[in-house]
Amino acid sequence: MTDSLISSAYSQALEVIASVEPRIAEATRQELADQRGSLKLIASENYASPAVLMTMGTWFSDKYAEGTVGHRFYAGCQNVDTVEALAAEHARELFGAQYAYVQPHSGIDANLVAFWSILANRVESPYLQKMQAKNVNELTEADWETLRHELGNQRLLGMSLDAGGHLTHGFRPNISGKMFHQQQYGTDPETQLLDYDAVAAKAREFKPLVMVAGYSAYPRRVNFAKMREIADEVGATLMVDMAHFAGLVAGKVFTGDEDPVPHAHIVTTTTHKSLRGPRGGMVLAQEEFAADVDRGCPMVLGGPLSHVMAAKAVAFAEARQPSFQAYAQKVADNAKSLAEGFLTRGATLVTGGTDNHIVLLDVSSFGLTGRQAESALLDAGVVTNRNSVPADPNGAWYTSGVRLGTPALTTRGFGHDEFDTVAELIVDVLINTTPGTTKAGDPSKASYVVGDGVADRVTKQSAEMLDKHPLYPGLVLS
Ligand code: DSN
Repeated sequence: MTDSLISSAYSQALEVIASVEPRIAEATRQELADQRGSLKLIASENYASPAVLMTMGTWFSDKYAEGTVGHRFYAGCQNVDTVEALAAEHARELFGAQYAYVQPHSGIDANLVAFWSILANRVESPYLQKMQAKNVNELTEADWETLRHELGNQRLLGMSLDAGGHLTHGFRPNISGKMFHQQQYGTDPETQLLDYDAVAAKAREFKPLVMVAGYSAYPRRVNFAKMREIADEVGATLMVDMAHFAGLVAGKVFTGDEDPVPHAHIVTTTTHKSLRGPRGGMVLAQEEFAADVDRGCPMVLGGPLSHVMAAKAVAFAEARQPSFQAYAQKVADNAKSLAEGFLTRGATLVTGGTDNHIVLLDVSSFGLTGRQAESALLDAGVVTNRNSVPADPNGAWYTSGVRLGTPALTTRGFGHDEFDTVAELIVDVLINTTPGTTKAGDPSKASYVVGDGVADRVTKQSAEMLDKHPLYPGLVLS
């Protein structure tokens, strides 16, 4: 697509929007300016291509299509069928999956779909069988009561949030931590790395129905073959949430034991992180789970977002190009450059480094909380998010870490030298930031003071790199 086509399409679209609600058009312009002008280091964010973005802005948004391809609860779904079938086909090919379900609206939704399909397949109950066979009228109120007890309080073992796991892997405030009897595995207290023997010991003792692997803040690769061995030994079903690293799987950076798809019974993901697609979710499953995964809508999902499924198809088609493999490799290489940049400047990294797309900086050595560091960096145009570190003394709100990721700036074309400079700029901000006090003069975990001129200096140095690697080059809004 030529630059002038993209420029005129977006300029005209913004004019149409402005004719109804100019403030939304203005906020949309401003968002582009802000994203262009800052160092986006949030590990879960990226920049989707104009083709992906444009696909989301169509009349597919107006169609209801509950059900599955060829089996809808609404008339007139022939074009949605085309879109959903194509997205699923691309997903199966891209990941070598037996089955792909592209309807989930987000990662949490995808995980709920996976939980349901595991319960439906793995809990043994004559009532469940009747329900699955749609003989629900044969179930009495007493049968339903028994079934609720049988489905409830099943056991789930997932990675703890402060070790890098995700909320939906059994963390108490999330529904997964309430609907399941849950236990969590952490990382080795010394190395901060996954200790597979400790995971196995916990699994043997706890005997979970569901074992969840995957992470949102663990800066290392996981051996999914080992996780499957553990799951098999204790009779658990292995679910892998690859939301963060789906792009590294699609781009063949994670292969063999590090590719979850051949090892897990069921894999969930979002599509907008390292995979660089539209905001949404997806489930990849072994064939035995397919029928229950397909019940995702209306079991736990509302009507599919057909415009987003269309954009998933476009994004997956992009990810099947050789250029995406080169991109994914650069994401991992750049994370190493970023980590090296920190280590050579004396900073502390959780696990001592990275071998995926995440760098988790422990900011306690700068005398700061994650909250203070995140805010000070934002003042200098560096967009990150605070994150717990293992056994974090500051808890999940203030935290002691800042999580950084390379997918977005790699899309812009940043390479080794730029990521080394990014580390230099971040260290510059953090060594020049001091904790503030509360109004009463007590030490604060939130307020902070950035040294004079530091934010301006860093913003200027960032701008040089950002100008060299423009976001959506050629997109000029009139
Ligand atoms: N919010 C996502 C992240 O930032 O990792 C995970 O849900």
